[in-house]
Amino acid sequence: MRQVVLVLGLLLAVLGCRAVEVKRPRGVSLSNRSFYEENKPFTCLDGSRTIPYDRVNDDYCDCADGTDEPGTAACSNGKFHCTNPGYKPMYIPSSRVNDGICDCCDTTDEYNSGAHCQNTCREMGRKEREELEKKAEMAREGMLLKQKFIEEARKGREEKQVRLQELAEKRQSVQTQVDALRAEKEAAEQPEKEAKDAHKKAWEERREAETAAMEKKRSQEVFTQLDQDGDGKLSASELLDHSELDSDGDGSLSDKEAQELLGGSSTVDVSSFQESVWPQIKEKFKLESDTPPAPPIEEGTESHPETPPEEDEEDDVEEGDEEDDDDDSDDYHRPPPSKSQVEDQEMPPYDETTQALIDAAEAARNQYEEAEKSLREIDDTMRCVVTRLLILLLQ
Ligand SMILES: [Ca+2]
Ligand SMILES: [Ca+2]
Ligand SMILES: [Ca+2]
Ligand SMILES: [Ca+2]
Repeated sequence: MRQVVLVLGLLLAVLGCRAVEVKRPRGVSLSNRSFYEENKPFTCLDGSRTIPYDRVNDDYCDCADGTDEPGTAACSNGKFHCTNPGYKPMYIPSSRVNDGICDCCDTTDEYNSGAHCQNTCREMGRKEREELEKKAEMAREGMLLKQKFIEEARKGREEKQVRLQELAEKRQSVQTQVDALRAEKEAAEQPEKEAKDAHKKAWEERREAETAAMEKKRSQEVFTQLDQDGDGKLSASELLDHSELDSDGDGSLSDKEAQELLGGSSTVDVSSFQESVWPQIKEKFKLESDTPPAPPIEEGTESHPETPPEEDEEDDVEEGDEEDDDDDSDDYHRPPPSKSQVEDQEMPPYDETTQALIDAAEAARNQYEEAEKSLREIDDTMRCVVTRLLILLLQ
């Protein structure tokens, strides 16, 4: 590119030099030369009149368009042509001919003014060529850069497309894997659920049976203690100490109230008690032996600062944990665990077979989740690649 410009520049310079050599009147351009034929009548270029050749450039304006005085300042509308070899030719108004100011770089406008003009055409031409070269170079670099960008974008698009293709294939295979692992997981979870449900059901049945047995034991114990005369029957009078069973809110249990509790009978045997009396009174009922134990005696302290009352009072102390011995009977004096204590019991660990099924299902779940995670990661990556590809396509 640079070489081409240089060659063209040189060629122009050479042409310019030659143009100066072509004989023609002063101030006439090369293209107008043919209108000024030496020693032949001259016709003004607007065709308005024809004059003898010696009136061309005779410093007197003859043509209305000023064309007979291309090399003098005689016509106010005349134009002087500078050839400016080495630079570019130009016209200046005739009024600037010999006005003492250098207008043409080849100095030809000041041929008779005494002004000392320097020919600066070559220098100006050189500068202009340099400017042009610089611009050409910048344009070339710009074009190369643009091509580079285009190429990079094309490569980027291709890479993204290839990547997308790869990801799509990988996704397909992972999806197949996920489907298979889901089926395996579901197959493993079915027996797991059945075994776990069976385990839970057995435990609940056991717990219910235990609760019922405890309830029965507790009512038996209560009956034995209430039957103060040991005749195997509970009478209304044997209940009277139990003011906590008061139903009308006067703080004591009357004969009538006691009898109502026994369902109107004067006495009940143990099975009637368990069946119809105990369910009514069990929430309120307190045994003397149910009182909570005394707190441990602190060292060096004689007294029991907060010893709970020995006798039954208004306190609700159904769930005492331990107590002092006051009876030499069997363990009936010890309150059995309450229903809620039984219910709070934790389910026993799974048996080996159930645990093996749980472990197998857990392993299948983990494998499935792992594969699913891979699938989600591939989807995320694909979304990113598609976004970048779209950006490249929009550039
Ligand atoms: Ca003239
Ligand atoms: Ca001048
Ligand atoms: Ca009795
Ligand atoms: Ca009462």
